[in-house]
Amino acid sequence: MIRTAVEPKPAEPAETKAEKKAEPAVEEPPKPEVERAEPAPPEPAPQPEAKEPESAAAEAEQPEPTEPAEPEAKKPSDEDVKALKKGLASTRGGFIARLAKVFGKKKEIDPALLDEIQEVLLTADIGVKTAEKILERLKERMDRNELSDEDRVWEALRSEARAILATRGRELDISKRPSVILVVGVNGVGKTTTIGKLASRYKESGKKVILAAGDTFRAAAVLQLEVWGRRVGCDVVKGKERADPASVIFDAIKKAKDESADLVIADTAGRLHTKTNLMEELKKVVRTAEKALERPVDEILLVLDSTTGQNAIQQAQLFKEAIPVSGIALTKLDGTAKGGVILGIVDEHDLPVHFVGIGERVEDLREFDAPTFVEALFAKPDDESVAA
Ligand SMILES: Nc1nc2c(ncn2[C@@H]2O[C@H](COP(=O)(O)OP(=O)(O)OP(=O)(O)O)[C@@H](O)[C@H]2O)c(=O)[nH]1
Ligand SMILES: [Mg+2]
Repeated sequence: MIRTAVEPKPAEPAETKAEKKAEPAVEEPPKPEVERAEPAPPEPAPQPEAKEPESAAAEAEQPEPTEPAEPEAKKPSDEDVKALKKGLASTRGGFIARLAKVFGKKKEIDPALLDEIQEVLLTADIGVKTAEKILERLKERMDRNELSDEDRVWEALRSEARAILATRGRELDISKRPSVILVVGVNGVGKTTTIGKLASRYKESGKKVILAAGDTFRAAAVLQLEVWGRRVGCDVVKGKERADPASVIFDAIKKAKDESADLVIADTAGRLHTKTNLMEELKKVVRTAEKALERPVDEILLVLDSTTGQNAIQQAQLFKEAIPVSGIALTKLDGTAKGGVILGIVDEHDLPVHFVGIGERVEDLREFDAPTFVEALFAKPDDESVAA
């Protein structure tokens, strides 16, 4: 039996916190906003005035420019870079600061310097394969005499990181009605919080969103989602305690179809991945959602907790083997020095990162943009141009 929950406000589930973790930051007013780095509006076309005499004659024959100039390709905005730098402070204080130290004591750019960089990268939670790949490319650049000074080495590192992260760039495809985002991940990684933040974002952009409380194993999990539903202003479809998660998600999709909703975001349970039945259950959830939808699920978003470092790379492997994961949300970058793991995840699994979490507030879930991220992560510690 499925109930729809936008009901009279029940008491806030304070016990949720005691049980394991913080509930959504209900004390804050909803601040849903879409933190996109919009390209700056195009500059107005220059007025044809004060011309040099010789060019004035030539241009007099030209028609009046009516179209504004093409906006430039999107560049990381200083504001986004600053916010990310702040969120990535621990990681920057970790391996980025250590890289800076390597340069600090050595002025010569020689193979010995590469050895030191290697040592830093190999212990930076990037993952051994990816660290070695980056090193290999740096060596090639050194052999071509492209690394003449420290700044060029930094730029080479940025360029390798961008190459890893950007080639997998793909927008989340939620253009169909209803679209379904199935959110998966082991417990405590930030699935429910991420769902709340996403619901807020999409609701704000004008979409009708329905949440599916597919984590039916803990009553508190359903309550946590309901708090978000109330806060954001969207319906939450839930089942009885211990209900079959697949049936809850089936009903949510059906409701979305009946009500012409734009988007279903489905929560799932996240018991330890070592219990194989979690994966079996997820497979069933995917099959059932496809049946309700009569086509494949639009997005299967795997939430990974960056504080778990290289463990996150292994988790991605297990989920990928079971279900067609389509992209990643990497959470808790604000609380860890292990943010370099993003490179290993993307490089080893060839999955796009769609969102990164740099805090618990709604606006701390940021749309991932590789150039901005790389600019923030690899900014030299003394680089004032993007100082936080
Ligand atoms: N600092 C920080 N905390 C986060 C972030 N994302 C989530 N959290 C916190 O992580 C904790 C766990 O988040 P949940 O959303 O409950 O995790 P979950 O994956 O749904 O957990 P289960 O339901 O047990 O599987 C909460 O206290 C969140 O506030 C983030 O980007 N930064
Ligand atoms: Mg949860």
